[in-house]
Amino acid sequence: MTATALAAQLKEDHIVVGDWIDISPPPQGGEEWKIENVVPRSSAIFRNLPREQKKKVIAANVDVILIVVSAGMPAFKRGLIDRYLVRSDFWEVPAFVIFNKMDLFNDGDFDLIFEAERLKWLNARCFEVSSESKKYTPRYLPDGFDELKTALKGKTAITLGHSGVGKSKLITALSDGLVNLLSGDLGSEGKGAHTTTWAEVIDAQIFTLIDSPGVRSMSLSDLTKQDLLYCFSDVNEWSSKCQFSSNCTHEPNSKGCFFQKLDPALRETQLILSRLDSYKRVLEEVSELPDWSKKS
Ligand SMILES: Nc1nc2c(ncn2[C@@H]2O[C@H](COP(=O)(O)OP(=O)(O)OP(=O)(O)O)[C@@H](O)[C@H]2O)c(=O)[nH]1
Ligand SMILES: [Mg+2]
Ligand SMILES: [Zn+2]
Repeated sequence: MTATALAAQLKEDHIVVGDWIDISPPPQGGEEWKIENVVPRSSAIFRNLPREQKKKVIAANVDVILIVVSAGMPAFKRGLIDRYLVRSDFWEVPAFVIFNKMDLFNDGDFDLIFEAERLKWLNARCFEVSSESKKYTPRYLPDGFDELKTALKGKTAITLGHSGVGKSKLITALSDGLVNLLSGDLGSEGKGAHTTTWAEVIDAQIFTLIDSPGVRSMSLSDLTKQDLLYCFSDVNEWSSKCQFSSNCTHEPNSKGCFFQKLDPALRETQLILSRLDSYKRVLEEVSELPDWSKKS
């Protein structure tokens, strides 16, 4: 696809962080280089702007999304991972989930093995690290810091994750100190301070990183219900097994519902119900605006 065709498709004609361009040198005596062409994008990180009926591209040519979560402070939240995974599916860019701050993790804080099993099911590779100490060896998962470094070789990545989970610290650690990103202090409530405030491309030698505050807003209200069915294809498939599928909300009191007939003692049931729970939460948000207003 040509850049023009892509731009037309995206209803978006400006260049974003991560774009590659062809430029021509200034004529003799001149100083201005000219942008000739935007190289067709292999991927785009974007949001729909329902009101303006267009897509807002935030970054281009991203190979992998690093979903960074904290296993210490701020506290781990599974729902957040599922929300970021919706974006990963929507953008068609694979995701890695990085359990950071593992030096602060205590057995019983949450079931890390279960979370990893669940993410394996969702095709997201998991890593167990401490950006504070590169020597930290994984205790629960097969992959740690060294495996993450290897997996990132030659790739362009973008980090997603709440303020304070350690994104900047992780990048600094992965780059062997070549890049030293500002890390923020956690406030008294253990929340971050949105230290990173501008979009930039960082060359960490082994990989390239796009650090963008533009992907912060995690509202999913720009997606349609149809988009959600695509991003929650697993939930969609289970729902179709419910004998009342067309008008069942799969609530705990729905007698005879597929989800309610599952054995609650099984880990598989817990996985299925946790996905149903995430789906319902996101659906609520997506339903705030009617679908017809989101077509772009
Ligand atoms: N103990 C421990 N602390 C960490 C770890 N990673 C990061 N931190 C600390 O957590 C705080 C927040 O880290 P940042 O790297 O600034 O977090 P961020 O995700 O970039 O935050 P924003 O830029 O605000 O989005 C800092 O005080 C870090 O030193 C870790 O693995 N273990
Ligand atoms: Mg940061
Ligand atoms: Zn049902």
